[in-house]
Amino acid sequence: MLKALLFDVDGTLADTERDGHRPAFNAAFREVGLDWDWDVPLYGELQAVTGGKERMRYYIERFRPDYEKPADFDELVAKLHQVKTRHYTQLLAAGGIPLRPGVKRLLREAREAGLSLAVATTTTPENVTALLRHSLAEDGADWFTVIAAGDIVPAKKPAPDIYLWAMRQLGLRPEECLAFEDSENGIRASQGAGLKTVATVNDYTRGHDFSGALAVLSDLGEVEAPYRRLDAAGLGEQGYVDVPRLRAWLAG
Ligand code: XBP
Ligand code: MG
Repeated sequence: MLKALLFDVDGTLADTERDGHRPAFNAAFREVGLDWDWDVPLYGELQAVTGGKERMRYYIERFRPDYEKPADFDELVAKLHQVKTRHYTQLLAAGGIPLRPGVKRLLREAREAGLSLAVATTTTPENVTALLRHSLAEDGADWFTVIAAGDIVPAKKPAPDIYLWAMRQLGLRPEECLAFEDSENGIRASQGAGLKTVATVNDYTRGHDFSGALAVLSDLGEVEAPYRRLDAAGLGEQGYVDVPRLRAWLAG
């Protein structure tokens, strides 16, 4: 029986990667006097690694072998991440980034149907609450029973740990939940935790491997603007994701 929906954040609830995290990283680099600049295609490659601190380290290893790390490099990374989080939350507060199609409607309908909602993300807790407040509703964070975010588990996605942690907090088993993801690292994490998963794609993740997903969709869809289904099992099907449809997919 379906009791809870667990949502990834970046790329799933909103297109925050290209228009939120990326410019916030660049603003942080400028603020501390670094000449690093992540353009849209490069940021796509950097998403191979989840977590902002981990992503900055990966950038240095992979793309800036010339960069000489200072003795306090670990502190610099921690500081850059704090500055980046400040820029990111300011960006959300200053007009926000809209939720993806169907997200707000499904969250509302799920609550009305008595389902619990949870977040399972690698981003920082402040970033999640800022998005929910500015893009969902003033009390958006309160819609969620559990917000599992950031460094709460040491092993980030594709490790399943964040989903396992969220389910422990909910007191539920994987069979009672469904996950929503937009990326290969994300679905590896959710499926690794035993969760059936609905994938919605975006420009960064369209080509990812979503094998085993319950359905792969352009987005969650609205009555007036239906999703397009992209996986072989339902290719071309149109509709919108609501609770009865989720129950039917889960029952197989
Ligand atoms: C997205 C991520 C994060 C963000 C940056 O996670 O991989 O690293 O890009 O966040 P998800 P921080 O899709 O699981 O929400 O800089 O706060 O780490
Ligand atoms: Mg994501």
